[in-house]
Amino acid sequence: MVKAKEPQGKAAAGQMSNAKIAAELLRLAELLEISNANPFRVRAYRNAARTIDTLPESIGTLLAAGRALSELPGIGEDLAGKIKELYETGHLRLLDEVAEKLPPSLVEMAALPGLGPKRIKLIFDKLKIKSLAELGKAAAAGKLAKLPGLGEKTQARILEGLAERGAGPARVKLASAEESATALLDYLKRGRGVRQAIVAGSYRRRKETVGDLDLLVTSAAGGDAIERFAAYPRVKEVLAKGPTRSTVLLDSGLQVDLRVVPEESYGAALHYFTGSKDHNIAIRTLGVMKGLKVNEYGVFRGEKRIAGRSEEEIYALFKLPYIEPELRENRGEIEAARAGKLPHLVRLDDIRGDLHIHTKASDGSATIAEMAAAAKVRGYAYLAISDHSRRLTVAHGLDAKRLGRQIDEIERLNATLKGLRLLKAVEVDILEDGTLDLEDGILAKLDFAIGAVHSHFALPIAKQTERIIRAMDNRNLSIVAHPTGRLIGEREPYAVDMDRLVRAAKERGCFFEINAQPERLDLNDIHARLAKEAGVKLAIATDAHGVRQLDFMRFGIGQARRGWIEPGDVLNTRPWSELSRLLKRR
Ligand code: DGT
Ligand code: CA
Ligand code: CA
Repeated sequence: MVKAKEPQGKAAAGQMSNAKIAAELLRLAELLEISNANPFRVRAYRNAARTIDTLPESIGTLLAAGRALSELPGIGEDLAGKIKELYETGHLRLLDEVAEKLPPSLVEMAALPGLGPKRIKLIFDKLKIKSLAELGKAAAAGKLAKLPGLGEKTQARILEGLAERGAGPARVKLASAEESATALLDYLKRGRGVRQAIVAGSYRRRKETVGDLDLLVTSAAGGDAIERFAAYPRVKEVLAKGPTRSTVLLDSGLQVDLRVVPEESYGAALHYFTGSKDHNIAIRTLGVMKGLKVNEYGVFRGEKRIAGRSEEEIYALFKLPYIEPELRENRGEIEAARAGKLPHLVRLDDIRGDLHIHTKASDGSATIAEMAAAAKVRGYAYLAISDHSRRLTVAHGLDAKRLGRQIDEIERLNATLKGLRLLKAVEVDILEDGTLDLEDGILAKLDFAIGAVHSHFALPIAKQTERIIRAMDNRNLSIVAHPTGRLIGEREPYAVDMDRLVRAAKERGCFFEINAQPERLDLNDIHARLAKEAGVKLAIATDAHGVRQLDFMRFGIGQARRGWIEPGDVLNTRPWSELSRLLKRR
């Protein structure tokens, strides 16, 4: 099988995004698995994909800074070379080689979501499927469900996957959207003729996933900004181009809308394109009641523009204070603004420490000392060392003996550290019956314990809820980590009654986490607000598995702000003297 390849000069093909690099590595892992390659090799590519996908900086930035990619966790010399090749050439020769040895229909099936390599091989071997069309026919005829180990559910998922393929690009996690947005803004601002450039839309509202980027630019000469935008090296396709607006598709698959707006409309356009649509409609309705027209060009009385330069000006016209973008979902923010009851949202600067991180002792990539140094750089007053407990063998979880030694090590380090206090913690598994994976004796020696569900995700809702409540019955447990277990785009939350959990936490003096990992963001905005309203405080924590992941804090803050969270609702905005009292349930 010979594939036609476009000639690719380095400059034109380069600058592949992290998301795209990760997707290619994942694809390689799947094709290798189908080819019966060594499982360790398959796993290495999978892990690398995950590492790249959650990296806070782009590969381009690292390479430009002269950093060795082999410094990244789980990335050896060979993988570092592959990643560099992908970044620089937009291609991976190995991937083409592996794909060329397989029947084309198998390769196509591997690109379907929700169909693992094992099942793909089974379907291919048993039904001799030669194309996706044939796969669709077999699924529609109920033939797939009859294969051993497949069943109705998988068949339905395959039909869904086939349907989604036609339905356009999926939503993108905020972290990868941010990587694309930052690089693009940098590029635009370096050009002449671009005065202001900002990303509005769901991105500015810090929604956990975004459909596309809505970019606004003010410029002296509109044509220049549009031309520069269309010439951006990471543009795969220019979908539309006019005098004041253009839409492109980036190589990562993310779509970007650019609009050039005049200065006097900047605030109105920013407000309009920040949305949400429902918030806009509510504001426009306020306008109608006052006989005013509100649109992306300004606020008008008759033909006369009476506001539009800034967002503040527009809100002020309606006698409203400025409403932060994260609140603009028409979830009561306009009523709160009118009543002078808008929350004073928590900010990154309010955070005094991280309450959930991993080290080399379990599945982290840095030592306690390295994580401590990084926490100091970030100005933190404390850092909780919370490695996994023994049950999580894949993560090299700690038993009582190893945890005991870690406690000693932390106490020794605390004696030498200045300005930073290391907290003795653990992320202990909540077992199926709600008991904890470590004995009370060792847990009682810690500053606090975080409980987490890492198994038995499929329990019925009542059982799952009782399991977590039972865990909170243990007075050694203070915080429930990632309380719904969801992985955005990968795993649905497990069934759990959040109302009951929140009430149970309140009664017991327990807390919930907003896990700041970009694919978790768990609790989500809605649940965070539920907890706040019930008076349950939250830890905003990164669950960092390496030094740089400490910077995921900003995503947790975004989610918290969407949940109307104020500094007082958050555990780790407090000095240790106050925090320690809250965490001590004993
Ligand atoms: P996304 O891209 O799906 O993550 O979500 P958004 O909120 O970025 O939505 P998008 O990109 O379709 O449109 C950007 C903003 O433009 C949206 O937040 C509000 C505004 N907008 C779009 N369509 C309408 C509309 O029909 N009416 C009003 N009032 N505003 C709209
Ligand atoms: Ca958008
Ligand atoms: Ca849009």
